[in-house]
Amino acid sequence: MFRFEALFVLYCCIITASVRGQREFPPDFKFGVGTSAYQIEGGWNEGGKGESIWDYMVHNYPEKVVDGTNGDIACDSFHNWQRDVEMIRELGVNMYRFSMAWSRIMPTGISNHINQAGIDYYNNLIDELVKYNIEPMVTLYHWDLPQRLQEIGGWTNREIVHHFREYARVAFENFGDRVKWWTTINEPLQVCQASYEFDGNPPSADFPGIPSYLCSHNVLLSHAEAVELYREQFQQTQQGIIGIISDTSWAEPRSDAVEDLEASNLYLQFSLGWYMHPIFSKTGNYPQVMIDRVGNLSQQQGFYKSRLPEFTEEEIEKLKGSSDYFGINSYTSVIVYQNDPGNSAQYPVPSFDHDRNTLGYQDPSWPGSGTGWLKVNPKGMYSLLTWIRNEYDNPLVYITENGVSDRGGTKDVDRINYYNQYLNAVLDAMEDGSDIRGYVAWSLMDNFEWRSGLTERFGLYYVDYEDPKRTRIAKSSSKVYANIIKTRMINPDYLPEPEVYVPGPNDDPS
Ligand code: PNW
Repeated sequence: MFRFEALFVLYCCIITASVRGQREFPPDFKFGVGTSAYQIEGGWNEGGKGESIWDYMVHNYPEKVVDGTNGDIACDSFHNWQRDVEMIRELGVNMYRFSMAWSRIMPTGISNHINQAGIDYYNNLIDELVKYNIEPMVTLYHWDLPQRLQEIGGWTNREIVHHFREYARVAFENFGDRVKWWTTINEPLQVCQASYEFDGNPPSADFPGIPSYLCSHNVLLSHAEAVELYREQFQQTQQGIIGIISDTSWAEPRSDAVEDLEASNLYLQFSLGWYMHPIFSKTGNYPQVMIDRVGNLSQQQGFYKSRLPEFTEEEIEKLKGSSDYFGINSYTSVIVYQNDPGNSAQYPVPSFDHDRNTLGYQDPSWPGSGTGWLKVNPKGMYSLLTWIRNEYDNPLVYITENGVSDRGGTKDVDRINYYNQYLNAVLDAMEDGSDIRGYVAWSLMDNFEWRSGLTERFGLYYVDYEDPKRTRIAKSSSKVYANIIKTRMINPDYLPEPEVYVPGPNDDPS
């Protein structure tokens, strides 16, 4: 009898272990945590910093941010960077992904004035990270263009390619001895589409169909120039890697019907493919489906040439292979299908949306505790990673952003479930052969969530915005993430208490 029971217990343990998915992340798989300059630094005009397009927008059009807040102080990391590194150490991550504010290093964006106080700020942060064996993973551009450059057209002016290259040079020269990991540009889709197609990120152009293609073209060329510069003049001595990070939601086809599968492909080619196809495919050019669609529609619309600019042969050669890794940011999924021409949901003509011509919605059963667009669908992460493996011949992938927001509280059960489930989906894709080398959680701490202001909290650490010191508190999720990193495993039953309990609107009162 006793032996039967013992066997039964053993059997149950085995079943539970496999159901729980007790799989390990390989020893060389890297974990990190991310932030960006405008979202955390504050000190918007301190230490010689110039004005960025975000400074300009929030000061001149405060109504554009839902709660009227801005990033003037944010988490005040301009003064609190040592505390930030302390938190990073507590998490036990291998790397810290942060961005540099171009206007802190070059106040106008142009290389005739380099601001030593800005260089000193990043030097201090980098030294502190390196001291504790944390790899700095630096993004050169995370949305905060120097305002002076915007005044001459920003990313739609071809001249920016030269200015970005000079900015990159200053960064490589000053920090490349310690920074072994560079990202040129974070999420060109948000940089261009959300800035030019509609009233999203500054300059909020609301000018559909033309400048977002121009912007993207110059973003890609700027990226390629910076990479060429690094490879020719720095990589050999500094021994780092350099690449680009793109974002997309997963596009789940509405059904298995051919038109829906096509809609999914269209959606992904017009988001991820727009930027990654020129870099990771053998053609060195935009996806053919974009060239064809935008070209044909432009012709029908009476344009004398395609609204999608063309690369020269030389540019194609420069773009091809110009990223040492495939950086992907993804948070959610959308279910897509094709818009039929008689549909009342018409898009402006011309526009990016009209060129792509898909419609989408989210499954009401997908949970979401914070922002409207971010619904939880871990299977979508698996599908996206699988799509990338098939589409780009299994590139070396780093997931450079993934996470979820809420509206407050430190016992953040929803965030814990999100990380557990999404990391499980990452393991599923790796088991199928995807070459995924690392994962960066967004975000180290609550921060200024762009046009959502301070209403959306993405942090593993809670930030008290009422406190002038911007005190940080470890949420439950920070301990869960630290445990995953330490054990290399996901334990879905681990629900630690936060450092200090702060109630959240989703907390179960019982
Ligand atoms: C990213 N989408 O942007 C940014 O890189 C971060 O700065 C930001 O805080 C984070 O996501 C959370 O919003 C995205 O709609 C915003 O798919 C929206 C989408 C994707 C990325």
